[in-house]
Amino acid sequence: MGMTRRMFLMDLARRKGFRVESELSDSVTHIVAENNSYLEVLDWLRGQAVGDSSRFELLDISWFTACMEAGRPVDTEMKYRLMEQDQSSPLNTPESEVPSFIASKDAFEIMAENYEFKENEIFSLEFQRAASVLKFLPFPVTRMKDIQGLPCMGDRVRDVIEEILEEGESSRAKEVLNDERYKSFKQFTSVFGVGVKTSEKWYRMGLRTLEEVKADKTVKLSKMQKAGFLYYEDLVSCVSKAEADAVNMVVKNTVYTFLPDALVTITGGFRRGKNIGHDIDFLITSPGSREDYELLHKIVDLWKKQGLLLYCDIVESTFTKEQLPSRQVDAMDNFQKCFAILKLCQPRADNSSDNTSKNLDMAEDKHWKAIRVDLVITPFEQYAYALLGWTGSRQFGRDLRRYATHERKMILDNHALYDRTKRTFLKAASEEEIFAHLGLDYIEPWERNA
Ligand code: DCT
Ligand code: MG
Repeated sequence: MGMTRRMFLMDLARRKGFRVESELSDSVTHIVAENNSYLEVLDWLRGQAVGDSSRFELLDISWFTACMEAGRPVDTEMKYRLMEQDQSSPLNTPESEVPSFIASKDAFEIMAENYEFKENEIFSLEFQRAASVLKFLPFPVTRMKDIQGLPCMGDRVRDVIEEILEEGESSRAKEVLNDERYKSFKQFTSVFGVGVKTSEKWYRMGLRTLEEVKADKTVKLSKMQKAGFLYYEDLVSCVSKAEADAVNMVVKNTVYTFLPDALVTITGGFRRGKNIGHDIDFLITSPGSREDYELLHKIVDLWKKQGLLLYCDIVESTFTKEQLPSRQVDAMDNFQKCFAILKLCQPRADNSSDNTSKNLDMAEDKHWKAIRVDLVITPFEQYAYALLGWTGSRQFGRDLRRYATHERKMILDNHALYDRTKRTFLKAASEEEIFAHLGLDYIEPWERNA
């Protein structure tokens, strides 16, 4: 299928927690084709030096679409399989490369992302906010009247909604999906360590795809980006809840070896009840004890020894006592932290069961997955603020800070809450206390997904 469509579908599947590879490898179990016959796919496999194609399920795109609708892999029934004699299999012929099912929510996310790539933060936030508002509306929007009185519905947003209501889709979002710059930036930024700045540089150098970047001898990669390319397929496939639970055990066991009374908490999306994420975030603190700047180093040293550490970048704390909270909405905090890639060993498949084990067997030579892990060390007195900040979502955090600033004359960040009227720091031992300081009802983590 066309490049844009393929990228869109791969991204969609990954966001739903499916594991999608861009190239044929030993871990591939299902191959999906569109507008290719069974024989053509076999031919292609031969070209990839695959002798035994029975290792794979060869499927039509309709199987993929069914999976996306169900949110899980559906059975590979006969009707989805590519077969020799069957010339009448349900092959779709898309009119455009871009799928027609871009829902309004997708349209806003695409628009927001495109503005992010253009470093237009204001417009990007506008579409992100609109997407958040619309996602959680308790009713479907069918007429422009439905959005009357809603917050975050500026003119740019209204134009897009109007078009979707009239035409069924957004021509602007579609244009973005076909835009060369957007397509390149989307690819570039999918690599760990590559942001908009690096993407801009590569794009200016005339590079358009990750293959071109890899092939270009003049491109200098940072240590982080090298790891990003090395573990690309693993990192781009989302982390499941089960994987997060497994890593949680590893992290806790390691921390407890050095600090038995430590408090280790999963934060980020998994604390908000999400089933998948792009990384796993941890907060580590210890009641009573003085700050121990060695702990993080001891943890990664042990993982190194155990062969579990694929990459790590430790950032030392830059927090100074009684420092006023940052007014910047998206400021990084000053905790000591570590951005790591961990090697999560996965249990071998049990060969005795049915045909599903056939698929798993093939990944025999690689029974681990590279997983992005963030470890954040916080002083105990700041733990509640760190927990609130690192639980997110990013959008929720931004709104909470704006609320503190504009409605309460307070400054909130991941370290503290400062009351500007009383000129004092407000202590909090729990998230509940922070909400109380702000005069808000407590909001559970799973209600913070906006
Ligand atoms: N955060 C923060 N300061 C940072 C980075 C992140 O306060 N320097 C907050 C914002 C959200 C939360 O931490 C977790 O960040 P992510 O891992 O980027 O997001 P997520 O919600 O966990 O989603 P994902 O599933 O993509 O990991
Ligand atoms: Mg996360």
